[in-house]
Amino acid sequence: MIIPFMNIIIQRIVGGFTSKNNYPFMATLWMLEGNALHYKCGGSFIGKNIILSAAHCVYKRDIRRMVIRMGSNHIHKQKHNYRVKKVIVHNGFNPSNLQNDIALLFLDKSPSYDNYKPLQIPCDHMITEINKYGNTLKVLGFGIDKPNATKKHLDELREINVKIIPKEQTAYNHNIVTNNMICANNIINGVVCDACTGDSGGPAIIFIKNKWIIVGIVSWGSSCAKKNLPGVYTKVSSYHKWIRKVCNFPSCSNE
Ligand code: 4AZ
Repeated sequence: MIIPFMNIIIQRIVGGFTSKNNYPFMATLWMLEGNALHYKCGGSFIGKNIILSAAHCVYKRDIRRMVIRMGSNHIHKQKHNYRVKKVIVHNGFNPSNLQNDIALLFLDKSPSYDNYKPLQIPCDHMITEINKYGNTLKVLGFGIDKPNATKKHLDELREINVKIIPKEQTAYNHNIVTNNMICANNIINGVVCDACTGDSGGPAIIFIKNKWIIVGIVSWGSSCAKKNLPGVYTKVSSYHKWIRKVCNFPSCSNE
């Protein structure tokens, strides 16, 4: 979500490249409006029949109109469609400042593990390592990459690498970025890489010990690709116990 202050909204993502790799946990959230499906947000398959996304993507929306799609880096070739039978929005979610911007969507059936590999939720022992300043996260999304008001998404999945930075290095009021949020961007040859409209709900991930782990959920920013106003992500490790409890996933103790 764009929180417009200080800047005019320019809808521009940036940097990044079209994904050639396979990210078999990447999901998209659509809303049925009349007979048409409209793209809304990204999401991540985390196991069983469960998709992790941003609360602001689903808050106060009719779950009967939600459709989750998976199965291709091309948005129109995603072959598996799911309906949503339950949504759990974090009860601390605040739509005005996007605190606790996290939600779980329960699908009508479980995506087959032959086709889809769940993204791993962090465990306690990983927290320091994955959230370190300077870490590079990969952000995946169908969000737009150039100013074009008529488009809501791109057709091909794109990925960008961003670095975690302390909020003190940003121009945000430090009170609005909580300890449960992560700021991240990247400047390559003067071009700022950042998430933007349409990327919300999607994952920011890190590859450790042969596994992709979810570190952040695309949440908000003041416009996009502004040097001192990085993308802000929900810090998933702050919610790992909540996720395990709501999903009835086993605890991490045996890892
Ligand atoms: C959005 O509206 C959005 N630059 C996502 C990320 C950012 C801004 C807006 C961060 O989905």
